[in-house]
Amino acid sequence: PPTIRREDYRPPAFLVEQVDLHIALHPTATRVRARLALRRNPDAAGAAAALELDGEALRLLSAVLDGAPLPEDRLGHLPGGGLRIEGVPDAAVLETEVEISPEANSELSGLYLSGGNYVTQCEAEGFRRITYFPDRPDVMARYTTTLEADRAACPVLLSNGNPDGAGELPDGRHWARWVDPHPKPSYLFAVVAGDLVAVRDSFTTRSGREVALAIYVRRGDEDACGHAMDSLKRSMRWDEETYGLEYDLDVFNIAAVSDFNMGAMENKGLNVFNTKYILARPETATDMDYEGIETVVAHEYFHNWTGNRVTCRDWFQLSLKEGLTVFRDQHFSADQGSAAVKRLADVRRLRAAQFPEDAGPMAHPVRPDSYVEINNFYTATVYQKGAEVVRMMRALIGAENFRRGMDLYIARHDNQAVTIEDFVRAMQDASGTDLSRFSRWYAQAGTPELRVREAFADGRYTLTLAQSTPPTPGQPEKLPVPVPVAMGLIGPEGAEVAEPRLLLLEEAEQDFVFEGLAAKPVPSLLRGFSAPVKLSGLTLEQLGFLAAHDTDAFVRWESSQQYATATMLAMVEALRSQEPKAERAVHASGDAAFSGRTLELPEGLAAITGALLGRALEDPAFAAEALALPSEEFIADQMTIADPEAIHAVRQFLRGALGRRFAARFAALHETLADAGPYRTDGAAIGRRALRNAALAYLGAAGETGRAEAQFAGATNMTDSLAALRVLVDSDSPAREQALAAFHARWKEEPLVLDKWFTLQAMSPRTDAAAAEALSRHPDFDLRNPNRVRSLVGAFAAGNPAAFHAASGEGYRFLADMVIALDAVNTQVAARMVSPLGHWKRQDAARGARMRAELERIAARPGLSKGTYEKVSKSLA
Ligand code: DPP
Ligand code: ZN
Repeated sequence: PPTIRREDYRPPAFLVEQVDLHIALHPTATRVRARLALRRNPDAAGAAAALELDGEALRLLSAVLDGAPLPEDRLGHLPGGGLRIEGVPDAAVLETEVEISPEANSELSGLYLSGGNYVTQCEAEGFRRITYFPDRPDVMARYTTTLEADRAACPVLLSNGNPDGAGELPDGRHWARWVDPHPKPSYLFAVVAGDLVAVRDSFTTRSGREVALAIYVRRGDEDACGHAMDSLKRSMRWDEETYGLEYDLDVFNIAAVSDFNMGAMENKGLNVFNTKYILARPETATDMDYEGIETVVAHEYFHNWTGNRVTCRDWFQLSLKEGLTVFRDQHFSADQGSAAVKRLADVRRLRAAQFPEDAGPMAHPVRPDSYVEINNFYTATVYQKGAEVVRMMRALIGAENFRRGMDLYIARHDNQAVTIEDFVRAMQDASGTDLSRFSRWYAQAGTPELRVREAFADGRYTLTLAQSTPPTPGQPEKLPVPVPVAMGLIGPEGAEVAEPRLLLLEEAEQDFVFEGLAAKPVPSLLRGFSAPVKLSGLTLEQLGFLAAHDTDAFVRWESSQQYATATMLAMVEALRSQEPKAERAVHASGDAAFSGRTLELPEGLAAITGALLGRALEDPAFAAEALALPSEEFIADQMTIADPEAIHAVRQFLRGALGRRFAARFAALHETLADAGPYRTDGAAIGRRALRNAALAYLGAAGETGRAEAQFAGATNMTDSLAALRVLVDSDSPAREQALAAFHARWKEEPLVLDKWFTLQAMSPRTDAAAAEALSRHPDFDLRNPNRVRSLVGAFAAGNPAAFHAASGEGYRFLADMVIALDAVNTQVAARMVSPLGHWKRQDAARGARMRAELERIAARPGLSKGTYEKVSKSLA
């Protein structure tokens, strides 16, 4: 399959001014009539260039140009299914009619059926599966959409924009027309039709316009939309207050569907959501689900300006809208509760998903240079690192200049399809700061590594920061990037001894000098995680000191995590060097793991934990974050060659040992923090539950499962129920099987809860590849439902490292089997699942060979999709 390159970008030969669609819905034979008002693009070279229309899986019934049918011999066929028409006048009207089968569409791209309802997904390249069209974001057109369907099967007919009439048709059919006054790229087109019910509300914009809000869900789910609706209204208000951005249509509709490749989609005026990010009741959704809903609803809403009104010129610019919009949703969520805790969670996620990507075979810049399948580039790098880059820019130019830059960006580019350079230029012009060097953050892949050195003499403290970025595929040499380092100095008594500052490290190495200090301070660096880099060079002692004393919550958390990381790595090394491999046997419970050898709880780590526990009630949410040991995956990422067994053994041992050491305090926390009064999902209530359940987990790791059993039996909300079930599932308690069965029996009709049932098991150290494989044969498992696939296959491969990396290779084989099966059903989801196999260089030779063998087995499949092919071939390179 061909590689698409950013440098090959050419403007389209034709623009589309107006699109009029008529869609007669039918499960197997939907008819789509499209009338395109075309105009030759004055900005495109080659006045005679042909009209090129993308098309995929379409059956062409007719094509008429300016009233005259186009004969077969005027239609050139493009690879992939598109059409090429020569000799089109500078202004022309093209009318086509095609037939498509929503029922046959298991890709969930284009028009498909979910639970009997029609739904579309067009980003990135799904519109071409609905009609022939120049399906690229730099073609922005105005759309009218007329939908026609059976009234009984599809009482609800929705599309983009504002409603513009509806009526009856013969034979029990009806129609509805929608007009979208705003020009938009085709990836924002949407249709939803079916038997859905609306939960309604309204929002008055600050200029006094009334917007009708509706969330469409399956009958019976009306009571589960309150949190999403509330999140939507708060998002709308926040964007007005923070950026002066107001909503621009009379209606804002959301539809929630069970079968969806992504989390949600920002289609103009008609967002389509995965039910996972809409539906929430206390009994069925966890606190994390509530937080996810708030974030995703906000994210999609914010796209209305950053993405929809100002869109991307081409898909290489994806982070223009995604990085910026993630930055905006993070900022919004931080404003809703504890900003510090939100930041920790965002950083944890960045490290869990983006740092490994930057270190692996798919490493790419925030603005990629090439791709085979664009769907493979909806990545943590484009999204999360892209958000970090925007965040750094704001730190560098200041909040006020950033806001001015946003105003300028939107004023200049409203209704345009633009590039990341256009965004940076607006920020540069608004702030008067030269950002040309800063733009390297968009162009260079890889996570920069900062090293700290210090010198102290005569009251003068010199902090030396050095940076380097490791090579990534296609980018052997890296330049220094400007790194904003928010910092302070902490004196021996724990007080700040210098004004907190933002240092800018621009060169490969720089000294920063602080005068007039009474004693050598400890540097508190990267406060608030001011740059997405790795930092090293502080001693264990300094980390312990910062964990206890820093005034910055982020650095306190970070230092305790780094302390734990260093400790765990040392323990892993000790196990590796002292035990002959053949004798190893990891007990699933993690106790005294390696053939008779007993691990010991390091007193330094115990002291940090004790101190955290002593202050835990001051900020329960923070304490819950800080008490969690770094994940096995994170520890593996710090090693040149990982050792999944040893890492697992060490982490399990520490959880048990800490649980035993502090059993009384964990038990006390678990009691003190019991929910009093009604269930609430504000930050304080969520924080209390998080800390309480962290305590429960430590007790469970120490073998005390009685509390979990009681909590499971009595829980009235999903957070507590699931936390208790997790303890039981990870234990050898006799209550384990019974609890799993009870949970299944209670929730078998709730797909989102059943996903959790699969995930808990998939991620449990007690689930090996054979057990995961058995779950894939469970009657409730369904390859056609992306949530279900992620809940089992994704969770196992990414969240159960000990089982996935079992020395037998069975974990790898299971994943490869699933990828192969999925590639015939849903290529986007299949390609995503490949990633864990790509990190074979981090495993020992035997595991690496097994991982490669599985990648090769996938690669050898005839008819492999280009997306899966790209991931597999890059992983093997
Ligand atoms: N729906 C996805 C998102 O909002 C892609 N645009 O990030
Ligand atoms: Zn987005």
